[in-house]
Amino acid sequence: MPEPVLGKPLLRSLAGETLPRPPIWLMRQAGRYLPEYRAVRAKAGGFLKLCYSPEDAAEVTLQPIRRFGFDAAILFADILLIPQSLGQKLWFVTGEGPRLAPITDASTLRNADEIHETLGPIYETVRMVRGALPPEVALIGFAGAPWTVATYMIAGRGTPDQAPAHALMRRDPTAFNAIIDRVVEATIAYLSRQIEAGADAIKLFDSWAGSLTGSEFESVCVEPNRRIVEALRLKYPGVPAIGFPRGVGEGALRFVRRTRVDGIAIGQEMDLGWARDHLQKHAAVQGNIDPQLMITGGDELRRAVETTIETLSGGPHILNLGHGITPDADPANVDMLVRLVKG
Ligand code: 1CP
Repeated sequence: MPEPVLGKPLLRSLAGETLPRPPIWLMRQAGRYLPEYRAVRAKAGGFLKLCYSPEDAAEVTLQPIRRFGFDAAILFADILLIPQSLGQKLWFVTGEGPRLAPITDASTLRNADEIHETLGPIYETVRMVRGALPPEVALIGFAGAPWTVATYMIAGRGTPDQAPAHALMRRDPTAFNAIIDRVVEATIAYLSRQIEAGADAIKLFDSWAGSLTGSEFESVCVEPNRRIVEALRLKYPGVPAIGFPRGVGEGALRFVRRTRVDGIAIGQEMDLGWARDHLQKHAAVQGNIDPQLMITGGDELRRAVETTIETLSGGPHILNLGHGITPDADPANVDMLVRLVKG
């Protein structure tokens, strides 16, 4: 008789188990590549309205679960809702992306305990999704990591290198650190409420970590991630955390050892053999199919999935992309990916 399967596959992987096949979900799995997402977004009247409408946000969170049968859902929201809840002006320019009224002074922001007024609908989305998900599907809550969020707060938008945030860090470290500290506190408060509303695991997106070097990587990426993971573990032992210090290369080892995340997401540029040899004994490794393959599919996708699974099959592995799925991805290729993994 086979062993009865207990627990959600994603959580088992994050607890360090090596499973017969990796659980699968995709970064940005709800999004513009899905016609059913575009329909709800149009009806909601814009991206931010969608984020703050619990019914619509729950619906788009569930769409990829219904269509593809992923092992995890990720809350539909955005990392920039934290600056907005701290009082910073946020809007989205169609076809371009987010814009914020840039800040350099944390004293212009609200306190961390004042964010819930704005973020209440997000917690309601978590409750609704939790109630609607099949029992074996995990729900991931998330936030941006402080450095990544701060880069948008200071620059007011995504730039090729987030230079304005680097400039403030050097010119006025006290002002810069005050922003980081406020985001750390707000993120702990935000993720605590997500967990209380039903998130099974949390993920911190540090998409701009790769632009930090040396002691800045330590103080601005590793340390703030560590503070958040530690605070949440004390309050909610057993709720795992996934880190994503994107583009940090071998800095990922220092990141997992210091932050003690349960899972480490790796980008497509990371060598799988290195991840297996160095990261997998400390954390479940999540990744790292090239999102480009969701556009092109075919034999190249098949081979990438085989190699990834083969290389990481000796330890805890969560199959995912190396970064977010893009709007021009073909849902048929996502379907093929899920079938290749789930058999
Ligand atoms: O037009 C649309 O419909 C909006 C596109 C979109 C979507 C679907 C944005 C704008 N955000 C999101 C949702 C989102 N963002 C999720 C939802 C859950 C899921 O994965 O399905 C998540 C986890 C994020 C996280 C996020 N937002 C990150 C970190 C991850 C990453 O991609 O590196 C970042 C950097 C953002 C900021 C942001 N929000 C949206 C855009 C286009 C951007 C990037 C802006 C830039 O750098 O210029």
